[in-house]
Amino acid sequence: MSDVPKSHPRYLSLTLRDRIVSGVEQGITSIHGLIAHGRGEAYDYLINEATQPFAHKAIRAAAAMLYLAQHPVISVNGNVAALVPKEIIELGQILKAPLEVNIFHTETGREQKIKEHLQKHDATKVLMPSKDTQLNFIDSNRKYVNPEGIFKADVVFVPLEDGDRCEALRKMGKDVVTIDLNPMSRTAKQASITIVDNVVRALPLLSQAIQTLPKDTDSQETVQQYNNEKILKEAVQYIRRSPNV
Ligand code: PTJ
Repeated sequence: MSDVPKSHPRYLSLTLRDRIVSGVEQGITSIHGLIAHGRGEAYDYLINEATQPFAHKAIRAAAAMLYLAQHPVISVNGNVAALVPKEIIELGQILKAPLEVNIFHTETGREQKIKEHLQKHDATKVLMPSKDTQLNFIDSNRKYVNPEGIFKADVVFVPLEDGDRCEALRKMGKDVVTIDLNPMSRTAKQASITIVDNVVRALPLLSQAIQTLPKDTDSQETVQQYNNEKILKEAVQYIRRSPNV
């Protein structure tokens, strides 16, 4: 880890870089994950590195959708494992949902390393992809899934992802909740609910929202009234008028 003084104006951002670099060094994160992280940083800058109203609205709907799910599953890739291991495990515990390792770049042994990394952080249920169970409509390594996990899921939580699988999951009739800093990405557009925010800020807020779902509101209605296209438009509009531009 680099020695970033807490007084540095970019302390938080530099700490996150350290986590991703450490993920690569430990063999958890793909080297391509560094590029994805850089792209995320650029979008984060444009949303003022803060959770904006469009993200809060999506978090409320995502909490309701995940709460209502019969069989929710949380997909974990190399960036998520490096950035937010504790937070993703906590979400799994709150939802009583399994974590499932699913990666795009197929470095040997990386899936197992991600599993062990999550277990080191006290994850109890980590499912692994199976070569015998495949999603339709997708050719990459992401097609391999666990028969008791993503294959069976009605709602899949896929933070920080490339677009192919999101589209395949939707075609298979599943709902997808994602967190993606880029409101124009294919994942953002294909998902049922897109939280345009940094996974580091959004995950704790999502867990909190599930735990404090208002008893007097109908979660079903919250989900039905949610319009992802409208939320993405709000995010793009915010970026166009960004105070950082
Ligand atoms: O571990 P693997 O092999 O599954 O690979 C994971 C990555 C992320 C490398 C892979 O899925 C990939 O290449 O993704 P993309 O196509 O670069 O898309 C990642 C998306 O996540 C982009 O739209 C980024 O803007 C966004 N992003 C990056 N960092 C964050 C983020 N969104 C939320 N929080 C972040 N910290």
